[in-house]
Amino acid sequence: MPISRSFHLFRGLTIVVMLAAGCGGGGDDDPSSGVTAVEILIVPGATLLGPNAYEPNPLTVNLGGTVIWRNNDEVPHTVTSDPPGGELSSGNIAALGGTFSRTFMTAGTFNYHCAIPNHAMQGTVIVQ
Ligand SMILES: [Cu+2]
Repeated sequence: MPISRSFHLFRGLTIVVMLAAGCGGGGDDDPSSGVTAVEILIVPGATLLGPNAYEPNPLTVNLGGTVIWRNNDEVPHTVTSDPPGGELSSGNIAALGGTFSRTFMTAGTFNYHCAIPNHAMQGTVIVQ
């Protein structure tokens, strides 16, 4: 049954490849890889949620790490430094899946908020 045999061989190879990737991949949280990316969600209904608008909050990342904000709400929001003019100035992040990313090359505490009028949203990224 040559078809069945080759099918099983293929399945076996797939499993081996997956295992190899799992061993050598170095996940997002591997500090030695130098490629770290962490996601912060802007949660549904974030507009008036204050410190709960961004999740997780606060977020700590390694120096050189990248943070990706993803807007899961139904209206646009921003990620804007406190005070404005600092590290973060996203402009409007589109509703329902828009993203903004920033790589932090300076250690410190970065407070931010949503700059859209009447939105009460605050977050903090700690880079160490
Ligand atoms: Cu907002």
